[in-house]
Amino acid sequence: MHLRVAVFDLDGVIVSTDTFHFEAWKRLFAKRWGIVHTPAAEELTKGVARFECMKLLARYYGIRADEEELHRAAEEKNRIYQQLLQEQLSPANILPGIPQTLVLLKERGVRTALASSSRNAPFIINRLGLTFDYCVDPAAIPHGKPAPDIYLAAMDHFGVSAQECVGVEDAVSGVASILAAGMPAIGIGPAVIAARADVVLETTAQLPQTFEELLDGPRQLDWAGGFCAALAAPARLRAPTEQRRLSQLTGYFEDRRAAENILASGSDPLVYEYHQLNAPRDPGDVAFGVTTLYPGVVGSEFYMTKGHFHGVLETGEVYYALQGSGLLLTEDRHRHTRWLPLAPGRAAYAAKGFAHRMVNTGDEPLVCFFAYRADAGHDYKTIEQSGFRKLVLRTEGGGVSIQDNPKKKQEEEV
Ligand code: PAN
Ligand code: ZN
Repeated sequence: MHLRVAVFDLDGVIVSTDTFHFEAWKRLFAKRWGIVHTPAAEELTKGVARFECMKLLARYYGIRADEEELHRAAEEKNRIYQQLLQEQLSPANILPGIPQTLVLLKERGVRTALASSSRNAPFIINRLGLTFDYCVDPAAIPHGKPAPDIYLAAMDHFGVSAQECVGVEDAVSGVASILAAGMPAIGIGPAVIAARADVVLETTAQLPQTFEELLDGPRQLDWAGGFCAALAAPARLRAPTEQRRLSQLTGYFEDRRAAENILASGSDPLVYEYHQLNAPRDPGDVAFGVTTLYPGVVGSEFYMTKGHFHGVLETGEVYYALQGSGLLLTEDRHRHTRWLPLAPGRAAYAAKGFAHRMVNTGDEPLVCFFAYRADAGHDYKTIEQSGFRKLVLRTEGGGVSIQDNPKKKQEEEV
């Protein structure tokens, strides 16, 4: 991706105003109702709009008050909050990694924008001594998060496409807003795990490295300490994948002429791609990644991967299907051949000593996670020369037929 604009949420991403909100509620409840506001009650208010918080807390503490009184109380809370910001907000409240991130983006020519729904945002930024190239005015935004409006406004301001931006949020509705705008999303904290952000970080302290990787490609993964990497398809923030086009695979298909005809017509379709994390070549490590095999046929043979034996022959591999349907064709050096169905929720195990190849028999991409011993290595030659014992073909009626490979048969009879 070519990153040109980074758009940030404010609260929970740039700055933590948690302590100010807590203190403001505490003072409000003490003054109005003589109640001691607790951290447990405060937990209930995370990510909830002000008046909703008011109603929720009133119920929690068993306060009997009509709507009007609650509105007045909510306004008073906001006044206390603003006053606390005035008196106490300082650069010490900036979250870790943020100053470094902003310096890095400036150095690298990436523009920055703030997409906060809070009307206090300009004051806060000013007080913290931070500058952004653009601050979206929430008053001018018709629909709040999770609608995409605020992120689209930032994008329009710079005249860039969604793919040239990235958004950063710490709440589910914020991540939804970024994704609805078509931008890749970086989510911060455990709350966003389920929100399908492209990258999820534990803390903002990881932002400088994440942006460096977006700009320069991934760093060495922490194989000794553990790491979390984005593999999902399509993962728009991941490292480049290995791609296999038809022109690299003509010799693998039974009907070579059909393959050449497709290429002669001027197209060279992408048959499959895989993204693999290169683990250190140590038997104790596990190499893993995701393969996406597209739907299609060459002649009547379904799209498939090259297939291979492992260099260390006696090593198995597990495939777990995430999307689509097809099979894992396996065979050993003796006479054992098996095909294992692949469909979401099924794991196929290619046993040690067995060559393996994915075949897509469906009409959508077949996406599989795979994992194997990191030092196994690959022997492609055997399959390249004589193929698998079985061919997986589409019948005239659109069904699937598994037949003997005539080439291999002759060879084995010799
Ligand atoms: C997989 C395969 C991947 C691509 O990672 O390498 O699906 O298939 P080919 O390697 O046959 O082109 C695997 O089985 N690794 O060992
Ligand atoms: Zn393998």
